[in-house]
Amino acid sequence: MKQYLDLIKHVRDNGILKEDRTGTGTKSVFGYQMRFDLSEGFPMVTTKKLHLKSIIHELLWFLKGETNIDYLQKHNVKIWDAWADENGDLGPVYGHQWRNWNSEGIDQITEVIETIKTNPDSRRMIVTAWNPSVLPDTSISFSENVANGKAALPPCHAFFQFYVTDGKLSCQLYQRSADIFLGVPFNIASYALLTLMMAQVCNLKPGDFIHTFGDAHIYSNHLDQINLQLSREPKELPQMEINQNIKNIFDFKFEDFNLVGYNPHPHIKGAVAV
Ligand code: THF
Repeated sequence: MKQYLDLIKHVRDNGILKEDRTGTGTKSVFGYQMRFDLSEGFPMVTTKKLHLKSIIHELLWFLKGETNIDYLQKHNVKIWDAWADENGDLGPVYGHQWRNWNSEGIDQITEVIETIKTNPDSRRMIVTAWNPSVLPDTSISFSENVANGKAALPPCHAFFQFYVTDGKLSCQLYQRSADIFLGVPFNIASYALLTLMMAQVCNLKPGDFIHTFGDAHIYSNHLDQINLQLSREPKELPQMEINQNIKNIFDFKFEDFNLVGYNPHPHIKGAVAV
């Protein structure tokens, strides 16, 4: 995962000190891109141990179109707890926009799979979670926004596009805001996994995952953790084995994934900015 280490070094050394919504303070750059050839292994960060279980369950939860954290809580995944209201609701966030855009019944995941299968040269194979009509009002609380039918948080990974060539499926994500220490390792693994799943159900081989950033930032209380990661040698990439019998994107279950050869350095804790 040299790409991730290059990113954290770049932002640590070139980032501009910048205030942010959460009041934590960041080092930030605007515009950056990484590319992962998914045939070279599964892009899990190895310079700290990642909790793959949270990543898989979060992705399955998005694909179900769910926006209440009860599914995540059932599986002991806590990464969305900070933003949910007293009923566990987050409002029309990722899953809702992916499967039922703007509550208009547009299932972007089903439609993009259909296009990949029938018109793979299309330049319109896009899924967008960005929906201006449900953006929250930042002067009121997360739960008040949810009560008003708005999303608790605007999507960070906002827009992705697929591309087919030589029997290979590639995916590029535009991420408008990126928490480099906590979120980005999750986001890379999540979209890499989604690309593998999409490729399998479309009878294609995995190509590249391209990760494009808007505001890429290191929170000021993550700088020690970033330096510790930069002192570590990256390990060999693991391989993701997926149950090959699954041919429908919505049929995948947690048990269908098996990561082999993941031998990371120890976990590093960091507080999440809310
Ligand atoms: N807000 C902020 N500040 N950072 C983010 O990365 C982020 N997200 C999602 C929404 N808002 C965000 C939530 N995703 C963790 C990981 C991903 C998150 C939120 C939190 C986290 O705390 N990870 C710990 C523990 C892992 C676990 O318990 O499984 C870690 O050490 O990795 C990014 O899209």
